[in-house]
Amino acid sequence: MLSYQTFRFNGRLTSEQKAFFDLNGFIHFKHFINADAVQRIIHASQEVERQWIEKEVQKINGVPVKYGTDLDGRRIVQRFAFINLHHPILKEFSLDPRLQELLPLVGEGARLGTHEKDGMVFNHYINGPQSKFTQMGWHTDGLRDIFQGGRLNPMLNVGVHLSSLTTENGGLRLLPGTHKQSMYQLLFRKKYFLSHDTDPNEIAIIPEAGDLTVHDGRLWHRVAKSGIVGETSRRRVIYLPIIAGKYMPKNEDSPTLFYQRFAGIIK
Ligand SMILES: O=C(O)CCC(=O)C(=O)O
Ligand SMILES: [Fe+2]
Repeated sequence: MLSYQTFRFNGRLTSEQKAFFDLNGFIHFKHFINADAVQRIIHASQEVERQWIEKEVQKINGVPVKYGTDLDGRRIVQRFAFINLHHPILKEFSLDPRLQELLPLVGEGARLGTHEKDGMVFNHYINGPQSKFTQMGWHTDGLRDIFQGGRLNPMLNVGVHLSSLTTENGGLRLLPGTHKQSMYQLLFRKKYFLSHDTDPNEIAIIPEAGDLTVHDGRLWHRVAKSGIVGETSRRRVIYLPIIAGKYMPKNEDSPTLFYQRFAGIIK
């Protein structure tokens, strides 16, 4: 059984950090950005939200924007794609040189997916009477590559956590070590997006605002529903992929992929 451990990022990955990541398929760094940066990023997302609501933006580069309802009944954006291309603060964050130092976790030819896949994704969860986006069933992020007809290219997801949570909040749950599994297990360990069971081997990521996580694209994970209702259930998190393999940028003409339609239907 894994003893859960967090790390500090001091400008370069240490061999201990790399070894932990290779073994478990994830790593959690405390205090990657400070409280001021967290606030600026949240504020930037609210500016983008205002524009997208006003223009009724449905898709960004083929990726559906997910809308929902806040506690006060206001319309909000709950899942932004490519948000780094829509605000200078978020673009600036994607250029933080420390993020480049995470690339060796994938290996040769790795890059940040600022213009590929879903770009920088911003998720905003809230658990209230009108909420629909409160959890996410078990999945791996790598399956998307299979849906795209390609082979499974190495891919990691860098998470920047913008809310401080307790275990009661729910949030990210991971199955350590499942990045080293057979194709069969990658496809069928759980029912994609439908299973919400608490797995005896799952690890709860309990971040403070400003923490950073990295998880392997083949690792099984889910988002547990908050046991708390109302304002303290609010959870914001950014994901930016690290990608290797062929460069496949998206643009406004990019098609909506099958799994993206599917993701909209399954709660
Ligand atoms: O919100 C999270 O922490 C995880 C979201 C996730 O797994 C995804 O969008 O693929
Ligand atoms: Fe995911």
